[in-house]
Amino acid sequence: MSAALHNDAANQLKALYAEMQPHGLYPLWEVLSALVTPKPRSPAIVHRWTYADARAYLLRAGDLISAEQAERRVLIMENPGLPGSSCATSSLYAGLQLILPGEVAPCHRHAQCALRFVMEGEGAFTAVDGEKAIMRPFDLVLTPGWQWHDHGNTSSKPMIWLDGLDIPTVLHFDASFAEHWPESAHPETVPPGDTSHRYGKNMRPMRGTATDRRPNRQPLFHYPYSEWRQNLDSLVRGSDPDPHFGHALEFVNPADGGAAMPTISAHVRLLPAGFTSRPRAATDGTVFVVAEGRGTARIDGKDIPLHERDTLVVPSWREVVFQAEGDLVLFGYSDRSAQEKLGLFREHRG
Ligand code: 1HN
Repeated sequence: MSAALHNDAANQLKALYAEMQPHGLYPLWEVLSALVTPKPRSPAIVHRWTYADARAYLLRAGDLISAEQAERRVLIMENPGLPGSSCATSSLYAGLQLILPGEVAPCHRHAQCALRFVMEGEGAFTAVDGEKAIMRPFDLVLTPGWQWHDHGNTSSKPMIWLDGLDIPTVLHFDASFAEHWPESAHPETVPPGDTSHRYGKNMRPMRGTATDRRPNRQPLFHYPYSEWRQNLDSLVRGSDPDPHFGHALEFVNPADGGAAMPTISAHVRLLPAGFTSRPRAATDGTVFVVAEGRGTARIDGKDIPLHERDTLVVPSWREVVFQAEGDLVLFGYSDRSAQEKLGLFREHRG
């Protein structure tokens, strides 16, 4: 084809694009390679929030707006690669919530699943369907989709936790519903701890009896630090660390033995002092919180220092090496649960 003819075809294509555009029609061949990539190319970037900095801003917000006024007094941890999105990873949200002594965060429910990972404070509660989970540092508390939840701080100290939600996932499916309870707090339905005894001790209520009082598919919502930390300790005593994870335990939903929630998986891992993990990449972009110790995350040759209560986002398919200075205990949550159901999850272990 001569240059003139080639130019002509190119010009005609451009004219075709312009003519088609108002009809909602576009040429796939111009965008195909960006849509179907040979491997994940997340716009999210690696990012770490140091706890001391975030905490200082959050306490300032605490002087200016009440939990009740705000509905939830939360600083969104937005990924700098996803500006304006309120997303930590492409599918998950992260935020830091403050509730001051005497405050109440009003009762509501929504389609989105949420988890809380307690950063500091002791004795405040999240009530799920009217049952209080009294929260201590590094407890994991779930508010599964469409379960009523309110928070209250009856202690004398500020309480701060990380909220992890599947907001971007629900937005993606255009499936958001939410409603408010008519009062600020749900009436107390059962004493604190009731659910743990029914569903959290490797037993469950007999089906179809009055004992079985929680929603069938998501009964358990409190995974205390005192329990999961002890389990990690037992692993350390009894076995060698996995070369990629260290000593790792996933939180499970006792109703089906699967991930903690339908869209969110959560786990903890302990990397013994001096341990360096083998490199690993996975399709589930992950939000990590340092529960204990110090170390580094090496990603693409760059070392990111990790201190207690820092939050780190590792997007999909970024290879990470963790190094532990002292015993390093990490909490992590990701959309692995959703990806596995959709047949999308992959990992690479180097
Ligand atoms: C929510 O319900 C809570 O219940 C926290 O504490 C953060 C962010 C977006 C949407 C709902 C909570 C939230 C949220």
